Amino acid sequence: MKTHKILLTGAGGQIGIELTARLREKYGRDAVLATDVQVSPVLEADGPFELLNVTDGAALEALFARFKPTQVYHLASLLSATSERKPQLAWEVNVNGLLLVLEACKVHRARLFWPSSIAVFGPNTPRIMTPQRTVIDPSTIYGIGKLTGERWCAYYKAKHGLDVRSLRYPGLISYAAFPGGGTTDYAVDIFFQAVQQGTYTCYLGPDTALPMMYMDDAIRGTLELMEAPVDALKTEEGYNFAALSFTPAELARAIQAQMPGFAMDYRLDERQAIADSWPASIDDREARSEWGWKPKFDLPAIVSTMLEGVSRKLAAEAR
Ligand code: AKB
Repeated sequence: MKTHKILLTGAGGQIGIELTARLREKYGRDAVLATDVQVSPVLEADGPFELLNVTDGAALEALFARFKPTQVYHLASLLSATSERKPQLAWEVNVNGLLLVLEACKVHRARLFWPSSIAVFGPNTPRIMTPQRTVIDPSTIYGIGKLTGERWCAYYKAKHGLDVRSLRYPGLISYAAFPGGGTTDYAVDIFFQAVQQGTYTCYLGPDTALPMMYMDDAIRGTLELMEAPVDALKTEEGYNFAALSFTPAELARAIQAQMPGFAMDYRLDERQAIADSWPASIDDREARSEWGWKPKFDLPAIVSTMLEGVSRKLAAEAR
């Protein structure tokens, strides 16, 4: 059996915390090196952890030479709302950081996973059941970076034979770690506020439908893609990757069904314009047919899992 050595960047983020735990369960703690630009007590407690700034090419190359990863999950990234506030930093981390990682993976022959996003689409993209290949004209700096990143990944695959795989993640919902700086974050915040206060003020309007997914599905899909035989994968860009879509009003009603006193009001901010430029729902037939993708969590299951998980987490923090 092939021995895996797995490196994660940005492992302290919303996806990284749960993906690192799952990879350590699967391959053993010492086979998985988690890195982040900030210290993470959770990751340090469970296995090898190092500080790494992905824009530091020399540090990245030294780490690759020492650890010799066979697989890399390059998750370090600024999300959409933060990227709009800090466009130069977003480009530096999200695009230039990716170029350094692509080059290191080429030199060390490591398989690479890199997260793209529904943000790759733009205001002229068909919004309902957005197909894999269509008008792609992102209007946010985050989306422009994702489109550029997808093209760089395709270039390294074609020119250098690099095995690089990518998913266009929708909004991800989980309670283990906060997303921070995204446009879809409301779908996480709402559960913490519901449990703590019984109310939530939403920064997106009631009818703003966006594609979403529960984190367990996202982690399972990511691992399934990384384990798929290379010959099965015919799509060169990030795969459309979908589970369900809902609006803030629909999410509030689903929470009320399980927590009758919950109330929501609205105060829109600059994230509304970002959401308006993104798809409302995604057609992911390539992911389903090429490597068998199928989500499990529907809205009632997400709501009950989140309400229970958030309550447990807050109770544990209060002890
Ligand atoms: C964000 O809202 O920025 C992210 C994303 C959809 O990529 N969750």
